[in-house]
Amino acid sequence: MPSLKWRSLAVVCAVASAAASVLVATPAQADGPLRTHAAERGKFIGAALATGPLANETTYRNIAATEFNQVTAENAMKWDATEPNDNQYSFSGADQIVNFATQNNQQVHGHTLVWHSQTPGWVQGLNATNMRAAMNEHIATVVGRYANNATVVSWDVVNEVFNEDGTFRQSFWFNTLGQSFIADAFRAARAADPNARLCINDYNVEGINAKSTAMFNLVQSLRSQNVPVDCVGFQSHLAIQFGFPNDIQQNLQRFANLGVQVRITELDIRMQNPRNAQKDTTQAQYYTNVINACNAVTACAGVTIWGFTDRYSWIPDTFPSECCGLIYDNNYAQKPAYTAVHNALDGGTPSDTTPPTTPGTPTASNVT
Ligand code: G2I
Repeated sequence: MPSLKWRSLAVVCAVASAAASVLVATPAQADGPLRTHAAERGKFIGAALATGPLANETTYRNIAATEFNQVTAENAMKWDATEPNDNQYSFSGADQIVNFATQNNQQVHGHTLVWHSQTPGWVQGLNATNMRAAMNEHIATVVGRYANNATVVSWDVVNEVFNEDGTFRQSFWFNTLGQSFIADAFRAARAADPNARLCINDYNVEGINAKSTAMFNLVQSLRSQNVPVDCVGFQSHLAIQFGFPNDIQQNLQRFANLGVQVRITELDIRMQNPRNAQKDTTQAQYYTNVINACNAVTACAGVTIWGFTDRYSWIPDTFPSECCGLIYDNNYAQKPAYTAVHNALDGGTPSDTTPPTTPGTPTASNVT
């Protein structure tokens, strides 16, 4: 608990009782950065970071450093960034993110090793033998680079392998290699870094539905074959015009019961233009619900927000009539969503506003 808040509450109580007046409940103040409250719960609160603003904008850098204890590279660790040509590696962006995180005592989640998107054409055209070799070599090199780096603790090994109906996505990976590429990728990642936590990650799997059930069955099957799947990532690209997945906690828990860690990996909550106060309130409630779900599941390691400021977000590029999915606005002002995340991590506004009684002489407990 933040000492500051309880100190100020104590002052309010003292003044109130001195004046013999009625104590009026005041909302919890957003005291202390998000990371402090997450750490008190043993969870992380993270953000996906982009290399451009990290290099060029002081405000971006300051918020990224002070509010979060976990970082994911939004793009800098993807295949097109790290190995644009066969066996020509480029780690400048990835290293920039990792170095920033190290300086700020943050952990890095590597994103992402095997995905159908942002993978160069030279990979997509390979035959099965060469594609499998390229995949194994890419994983060995990228994961291997950070295997002895204490900042990088986990990886999205495969990303978005399912269709909405729970069948496998007909990606070039699947079409060339069949579903065996998934197990192979995990084994290659484990060989490259035996200590990293290895995750499978997808979107629209937050509630219980055909896609999340397919994910559940796959994870169960892989683990029964000793494929090293340690963790499941729930991206959580939500939108307020769609209902909230109210069974998210139940869904996280069923995965946890398989023995894996779960995490919210790419949280944002978009809305249709224009933004207004009412939509902000709904968005804040969605953020509260997600944080509460992770709080309630012991195996949920934490929540990564997909960015933090609406100034830099994939949403308007992909959904031109939508916006504003993050917790800071375009000018780095905190939105109601920020307060929601803060208060959910902090435990929220205390509902009991009764002033504490003065400690008296302890009475006998009858416990010997
Ligand atoms: O699409 C949202 C996310 C869904 N899950 C996987 C994530 O990796 C994905 O992130 C987004 C990034 O937020 C975007 O920033 O992935 C997109 C690519 O599929 C990223 O967009 C790309 C643009 O398409 C490129 O034109 C651009 O060069 O970002 C690149 C770097 O700014």
